[in-house]
Amino acid sequence: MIPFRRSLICLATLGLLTACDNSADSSNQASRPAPAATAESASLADPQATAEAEVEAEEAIAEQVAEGEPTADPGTGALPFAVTEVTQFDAPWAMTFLPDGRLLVTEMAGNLRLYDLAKDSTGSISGVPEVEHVAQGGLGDVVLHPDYANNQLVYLSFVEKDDSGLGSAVARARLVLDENGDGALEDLDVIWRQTPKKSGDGHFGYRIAFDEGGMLWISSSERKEFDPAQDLNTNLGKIIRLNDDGSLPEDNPFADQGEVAAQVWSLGHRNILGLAFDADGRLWAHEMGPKGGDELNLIVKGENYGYPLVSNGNHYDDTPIPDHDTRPEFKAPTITWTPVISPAGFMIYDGDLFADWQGSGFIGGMSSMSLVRVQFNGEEASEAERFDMQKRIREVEQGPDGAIWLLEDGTRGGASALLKLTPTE
Ligand SMILES: [Ca+2]
Ligand SMILES: [Ca+2]
Repeated sequence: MIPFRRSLICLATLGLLTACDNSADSSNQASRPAPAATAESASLADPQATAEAEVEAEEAIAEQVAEGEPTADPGTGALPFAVTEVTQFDAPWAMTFLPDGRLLVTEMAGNLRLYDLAKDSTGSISGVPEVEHVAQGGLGDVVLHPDYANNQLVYLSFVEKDDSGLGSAVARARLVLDENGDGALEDLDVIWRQTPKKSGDGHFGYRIAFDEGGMLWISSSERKEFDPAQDLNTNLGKIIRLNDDGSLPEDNPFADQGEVAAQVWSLGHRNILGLAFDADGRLWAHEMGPKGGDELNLIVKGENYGYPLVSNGNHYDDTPIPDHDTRPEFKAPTITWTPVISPAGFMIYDGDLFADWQGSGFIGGMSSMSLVRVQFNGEEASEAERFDMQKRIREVEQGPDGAIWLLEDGTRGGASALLKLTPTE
């Protein structure tokens, strides 16, 4: 009797968590009109509207569950690794390891933390730019310059606000560490901005990556505005490629079509929360689909990935979006997921600790509360395994010793776990 009741409770809890999920990353879209209606979304600066949209989204998902529609399968419960909860952060979003083994962690409210694994102590980095903390954004990614050991440059993405609305921005600064386990950002310079700003509080994207050649890559999501993803007069719904100081490279595919277009490497994207380069230098990006149709894409210079004209998902109000195979002129995803996994965070593994997984990609799953392992074969990719983490996974990183590190999603606020995965013998 007791085990049965417990399983019922677990099911109910899982259902509730699943229902809650879309409130963070896909939710406002639940009540989102079809693309023709590009009215500014009611929300973001307005907590009341945000709360209402979240409730609506939760109800929509609850209805789907009640109707027996498939929800994301969290995968196997038998984990081939040990999971250690190392510490907690307040609504964390991203992390990166310093060469000395300490960990920089962003918290959405605008705090940059420095976690010392050896001492189990958390310090603070001052000088973070003022961020606007809204439903899906605030302080975002943190990435080191490839030559950090010599120049101490770090790159941060964040949401900024002006009279015209909200937008992603990327800043770089010199990280100066002190002897107390704290530090400061100096000579901070905002080197890139989304344009134009929009009123909505979602789909900032703002993942940052460097390639082997030292070029800076930024995912710029479409702010739930749909059509800008196809418009080269805006940098929304694009993958951006810049020199490391934010200046424009001369060899971008639309370099001769104006200053905004000149930033663009690829277009037709929705909400990209993960960028990673494989060992051969190919750029892979995953993308949250609308209702269905999450994607893993191989990013190719000048390609159009088709959103919002095509998607293997549909709009949240069930307005169909033609599938990718109806429009071969748009580059189709290498993997699509329906039901969605809600991908966030992305790392391609090259460590020794999990030797069998060298070359595999690891993607955090939010609604799926999973860690997804993707196997690559040149330009092909497929999902190899899905691990049930029982937490919404926001961020994935490889540690200096080859352990896999995860951050639990913090978009709903509160303490979220830093997890370390190590092999079980
Ligand atoms: Ca990271
Ligand atoms: Ca479709």
